Amino acid sequence: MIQKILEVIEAGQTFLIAAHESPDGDALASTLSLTLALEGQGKQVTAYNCDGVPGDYRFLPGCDKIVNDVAADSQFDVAFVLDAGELSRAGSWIKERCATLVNIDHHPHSEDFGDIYFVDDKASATGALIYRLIKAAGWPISEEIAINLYTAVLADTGSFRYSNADGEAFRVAGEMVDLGVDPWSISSGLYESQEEVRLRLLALALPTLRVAECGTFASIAVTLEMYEQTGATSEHTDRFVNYPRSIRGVEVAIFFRQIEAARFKVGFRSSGTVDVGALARELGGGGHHNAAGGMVDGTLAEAQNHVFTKVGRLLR
Ligand SMILES: [Mn+2]
Repeated sequence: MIQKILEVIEAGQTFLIAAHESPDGDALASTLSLTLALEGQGKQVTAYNCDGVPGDYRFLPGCDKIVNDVAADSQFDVAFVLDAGELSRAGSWIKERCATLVNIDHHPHSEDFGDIYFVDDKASATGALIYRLIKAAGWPISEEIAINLYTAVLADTGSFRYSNADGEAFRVAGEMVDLGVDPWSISSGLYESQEEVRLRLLALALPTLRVAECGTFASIAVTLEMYEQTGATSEHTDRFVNYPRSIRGVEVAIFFRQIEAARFKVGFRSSGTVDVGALARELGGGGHHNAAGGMVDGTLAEAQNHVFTKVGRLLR
């Protein structure tokens, strides 16, 4: 598969590289490491994300290259869609704008789109697959590429804490450190450069903590009023769900995020055994084993009661 990808890279001149909407560290850093690597080979590359680059990731080298709009008449020899799970999460239009479409991903059940399908659901991060590609090609890894590859693996393994932190994840990280990456500058860039409003929002969200009587699931919530009080936005709620998840005994963490007067987005995280994808589908949503979500109508109390009843029944 890698050989086929290298052949289309060799033959192509214009490239589009995209990843999923609401991009995370892996999506952005994979986009940037491949962009920088191809530019190093003299290729013309457009890096794209429909949501641009969220503030937390502005430290990534090359992030200014990512555009959130592509001219309607532009055509590319090759388009890469990274870390997307489904093409529509990156942009369904991409298929029509390229001669060859390449899907590089590590999501289980990644949609089978594209002319080339390079999906390894055992890989810790899409960044690890970009690493394999760069190594197979024998391209040099600049410090800028190294920072992106390190960040991709760091972000998707929860700083090497999740069970997907496999040997390859540590080997990629180790090699990037040997190449000059400073782990502290990246972890401080990712986790200790937050805007004050995010912490003020968290301070309002934490008192909404609700733990089920059985102790196996818990939630916190963010309301529109909290945004108003703090000046924060939904962009600042990233990783809030980790707080209820961090309680001993909690297997399913739930995050309620108000999006309209009587409507909440509900995000689920599982610490392993419970399939929250199935749980979310019960509630009319979707997702994967460890992360999923859906929508619930009503006041916060109504939404909480509805979801708690459902989750309680499923966990029993
Ligand atoms: Mn990923």
